[in-house]
Amino acid sequence: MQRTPMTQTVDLVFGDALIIVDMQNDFLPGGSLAVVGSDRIIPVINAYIAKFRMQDRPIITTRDWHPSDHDSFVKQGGPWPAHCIAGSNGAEFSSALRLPETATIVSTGIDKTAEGYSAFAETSLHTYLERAGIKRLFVCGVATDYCVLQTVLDALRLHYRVFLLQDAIKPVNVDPDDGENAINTMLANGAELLTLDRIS
Ligand code: VGL
Ligand code: ZN
Repeated sequence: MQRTPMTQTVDLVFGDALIIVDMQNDFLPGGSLAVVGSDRIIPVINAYIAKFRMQDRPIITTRDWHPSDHDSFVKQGGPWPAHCIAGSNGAEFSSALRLPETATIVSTGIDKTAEGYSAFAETSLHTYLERAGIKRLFVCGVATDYCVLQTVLDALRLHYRVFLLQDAIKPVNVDPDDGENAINTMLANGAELLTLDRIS
């Protein structure tokens, strides 16, 4: 689908936060649930991290953090190969990601039965963001059609303004159009597209 090009530029101000979704080894090439091209967005995410650090804005990183018998795994009758088992190497953040030590980590999918795609599902993220005065979320990471999608939709329901960082997301694409459809769904619900060059 043809989309109107983004023409606005955005200054990072108080109330802005970066949310990096699930940039973990299992979602990278060689991982158990590898997302094609996820390694190629790491330098872009690192550039976003640098911009947010420069302006002293909060950086939040989510991680899929499952028990070894999580209900989403094929063995338990779920759709996915085992991935992001809490404490395993596959659940570690990519070593190429330049996460500051001050980044806030939000773990999802901890309960065996919790789907946990959204960073807001059964976490304290909303409370944390409210206390920090955060109003605008800049969201990147994987996968566009699962955790990014559900995190963005929840954020919009919670009345955050959401910028989807178009140059720093990648889909699983179980069906080939899933990523595109997810982007369209997020836009239809009020998300706005943004790229690195548009942040001053
Ligand atoms: C995810 C599938 C299963 C994601 C997590 O991070 O988008 N996708 N678990
Ligand atoms: Zn998962």
